Amino acid sequence: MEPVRKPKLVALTREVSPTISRCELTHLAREPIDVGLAREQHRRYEDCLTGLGCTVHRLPAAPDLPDSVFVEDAAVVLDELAVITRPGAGSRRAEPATAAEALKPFRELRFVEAPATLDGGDVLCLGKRVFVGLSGRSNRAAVDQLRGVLKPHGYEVAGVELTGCLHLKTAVTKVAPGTLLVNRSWVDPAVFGDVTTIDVDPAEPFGANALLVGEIIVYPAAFPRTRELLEGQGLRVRAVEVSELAKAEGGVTCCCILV
Ligand code: CIR
Repeated sequence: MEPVRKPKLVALTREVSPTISRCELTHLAREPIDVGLAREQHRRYEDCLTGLGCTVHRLPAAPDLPDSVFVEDAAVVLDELAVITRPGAGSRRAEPATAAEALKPFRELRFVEAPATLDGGDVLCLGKRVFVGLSGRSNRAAVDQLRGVLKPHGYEVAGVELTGCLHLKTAVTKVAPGTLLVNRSWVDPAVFGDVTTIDVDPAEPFGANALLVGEIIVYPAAFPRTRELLEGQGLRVRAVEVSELAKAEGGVTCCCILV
């Protein structure tokens, strides 16, 4: 087996809020969340990132912000700058301020402004192409603002229609250069142009959210069939148990911002 190439990345994370049980839910029924177990799973997820060569910067828990562990939604970080979002859920509007403080030392910051709303979970970057899910959380005004901010840096920004899921990255994520893992019931992969696609196993509709760190895919233990499909393509996967965070409608991309 080839050695794992370790990326030099900072992974911003945020401690699980003690009030996570009051999280936003859109497509899932509310189930009791064991906060202690959620924290333990989150720690193991952070350990996994550390093992992959990331330096984890954990931001403190926010008792008044139930969904704040899902830091991905607060910012979009590119090589040239970071865009601080304006989340679509009113209960999450205060989250980005903390992410902005944490990102200030790393990137020039730009800010999404009203009437635009944007969740980082809706933003999929494929090189210089940026796709924004037109979800219940992110709107066309956000696509226009991102386009204005990113065009001078050579990016193209396009809105993508979705149905049936929370965010674009619930439906599709990058698992290798030019390769997307997709649930095509929720998004049509034709919009991404010339890419290779791997379909989630039909029994695992939530299995399209994977976090690529360097060449390794951090992936929920809950989706063994899709994991087998990924490994069958020669891709390398590290499984993490994130069952409690999944009850809050979060996946593996949502719990960090890679800088
Ligand atoms: C929410 O509904 O906003 C949270 N309960 C879950 C957010 C998950 N974030 C993500 O997929 N990027």
